[in-house]
Amino acid sequence: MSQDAAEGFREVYGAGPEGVWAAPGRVNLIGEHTDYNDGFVMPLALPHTVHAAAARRDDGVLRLHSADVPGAAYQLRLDELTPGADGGWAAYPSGVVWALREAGLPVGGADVQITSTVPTGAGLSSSAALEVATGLALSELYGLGLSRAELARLCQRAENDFVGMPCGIMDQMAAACCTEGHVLHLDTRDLTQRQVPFDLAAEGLRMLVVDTRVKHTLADGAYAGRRRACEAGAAALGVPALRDVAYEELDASLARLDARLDDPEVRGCVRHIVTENRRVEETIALLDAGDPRAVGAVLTAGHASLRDDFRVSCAELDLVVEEALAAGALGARMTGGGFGGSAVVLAEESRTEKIGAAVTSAFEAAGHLVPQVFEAVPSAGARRL
Ligand code: GAF
Repeated sequence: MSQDAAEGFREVYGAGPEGVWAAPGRVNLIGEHTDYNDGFVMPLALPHTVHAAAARRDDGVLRLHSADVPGAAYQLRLDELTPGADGGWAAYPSGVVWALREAGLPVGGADVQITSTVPTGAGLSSSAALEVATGLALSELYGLGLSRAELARLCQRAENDFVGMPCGIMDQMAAACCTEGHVLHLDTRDLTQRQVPFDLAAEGLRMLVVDTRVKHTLADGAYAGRRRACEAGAAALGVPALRDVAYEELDASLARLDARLDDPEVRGCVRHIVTENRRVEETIALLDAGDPRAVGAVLTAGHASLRDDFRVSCAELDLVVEEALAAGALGARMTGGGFGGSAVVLAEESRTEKIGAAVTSAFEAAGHLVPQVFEAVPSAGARRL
């Protein structure tokens, strides 16, 4: 596919690129909606990637073209980049250039050709992959010397302030920092990270991704609304972020927390974030102890929390979890922002076929779209090809 990006570049711009850069989509094992609460997340990179073939220009012009969008390249002058202007898909790479310039970095014009195998609107972080592939290309072409964490922060700024989606840092950090064969344990407060070996095949296990093909639109109000409810919860509890809510004996302290929160929506959001951070800790402890099978129950508990307390699931995601468990999965949960998108399923290798078939026929019976089922193989983060 890198060849495709380079060939596409030649066709669109009439000369070869200076290089091709790649950044992956991701699934999140556990730690959902915790990233804008200064909490913990555990994403892994997918083999699905965005490729950006790029070359510098010295006339202050940015040209962007995607193999998925027929027609001429999107073109504008760098000094015309304006947050909030509707550029469709091109708002993401344009926003990265804007964020680099806002940070005072000496980035000039560029021609960029994009190809992608990351499904869009599937909760697999195609936007962050697009941002990070473009950002890494420009960082290297212009010798900006950005660390991976700095690159991720600037890509997040592009999405927050240029595109207008108030996301946390998980997806950009996953695209920038994940490594093959590992899950990334990330503290989103200070970006401390640990690469945790995640070789399910060696244990006779598999992780499936089920894309329900219900397109989620995170830029709409629901994600922002959950974020506001979390901030209201932190304010009501007098902590800087929900990550700081202390709990010793979880059940007892949850009841105490509930009593301090009047708004039922805020109460549910707080409950989810507090218990979800605990589930990340449990998952890490189980993986460190060499007991990946026990992670299944933690995933399923995470789904119940996202469905009942945080309320970001939907009928199709609930059906995946229900059917996968009935067909013998060790655990399953929705992954990503929710309101559609994908679920992950942890299972014995010998069960995966049966689980995929059970989910697919349940979707057919319910009149839903045919889901896409594939294996999550922990893959490499952003790189030059
Ligand atoms: C989306 C956001 F972009 C992430 O920052 C994160 O909040 C996630 O939803 C939910 O965990 O992918």
